[in-house]
Amino acid sequence: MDQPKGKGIKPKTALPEEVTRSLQARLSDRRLNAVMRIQAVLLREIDEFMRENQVLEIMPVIAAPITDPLTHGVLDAEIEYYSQRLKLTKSMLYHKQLALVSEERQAIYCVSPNIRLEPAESSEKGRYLIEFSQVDFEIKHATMRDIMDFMERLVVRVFTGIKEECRGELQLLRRKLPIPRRPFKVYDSAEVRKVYGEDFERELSLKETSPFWITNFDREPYDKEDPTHPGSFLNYDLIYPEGYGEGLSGGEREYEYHRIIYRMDRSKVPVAPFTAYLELARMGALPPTAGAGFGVERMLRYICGIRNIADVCLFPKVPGETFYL
Ligand code: ASN
Repeated sequence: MDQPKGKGIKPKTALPEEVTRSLQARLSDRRLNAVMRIQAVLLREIDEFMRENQVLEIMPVIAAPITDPLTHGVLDAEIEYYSQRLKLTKSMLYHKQLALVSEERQAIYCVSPNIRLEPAESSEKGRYLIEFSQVDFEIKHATMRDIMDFMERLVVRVFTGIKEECRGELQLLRRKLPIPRRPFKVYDSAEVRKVYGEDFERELSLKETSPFWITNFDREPYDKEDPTHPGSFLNYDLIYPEGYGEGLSGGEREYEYHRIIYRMDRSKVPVAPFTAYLELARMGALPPTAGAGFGVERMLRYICGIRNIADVCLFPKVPGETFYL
């Protein structure tokens, strides 16, 4: 009989054997397998929760002329297509607002792949990936308190579901997952900065034993400035305790043309790529909305009690590392 084609061929490979072995070890790791089963339940619980709350799932945008500008030093990943520059999605912030232009859509969400080229030097170890997924949602006419309540209910629901369904997996990971009590604590960033200094998020995360909120950050131009208290912002982060840190950010949004322009200008965001979005805003097409996005891997990492985010991923992309798969 003829030998099957390809048998006996040894391709020349430049990969050291220990690299291949460590890749194999990751792909067949029992703990990671438990994490993947927990992830599947996590995604299903989120999906069910969204459906029960009439939040419509939309498909992700991967590449577009506009994406979240993220003013904290993340580099843009861009591709060129027939002389058009497309940015890979850093978050679906603007597309979420646009998806709610229709009078018939009240609330939407997306499990959205994001690319953020975080500089390796400044990325705290164990917390960052340059490719990750976030559950990004937006609700028409919602206030910041509405979104915080919604998220608290989601967290309790998802954690409870996982605790019930993934007993064996949590045991294997030696994780006693506490179910948080609602309402979660709320801190104002201006207040905690006075007590803990610039590192307030980390300090509080180390001190607290249950997820909590920090509100009022002066950062992205799309988060709404409080009209009754200029200089205060109607936004919020959900922080996991035990030092796990930030897991969600969100806010009420600027949706009026003059406010959007003013805030973009103040943040030095180049407006040219945003022309179509801005024209829609000028027509008054954007409704008032609020929303948030939370990282799937970060939530999973906290649920599983695993410090290094790479250890909850099949194909982790850690800033600065060499990627093989
Ligand atoms: N998705 C977040 C939000 O809705 C923004 C972000 O990820 N930077 O506010």
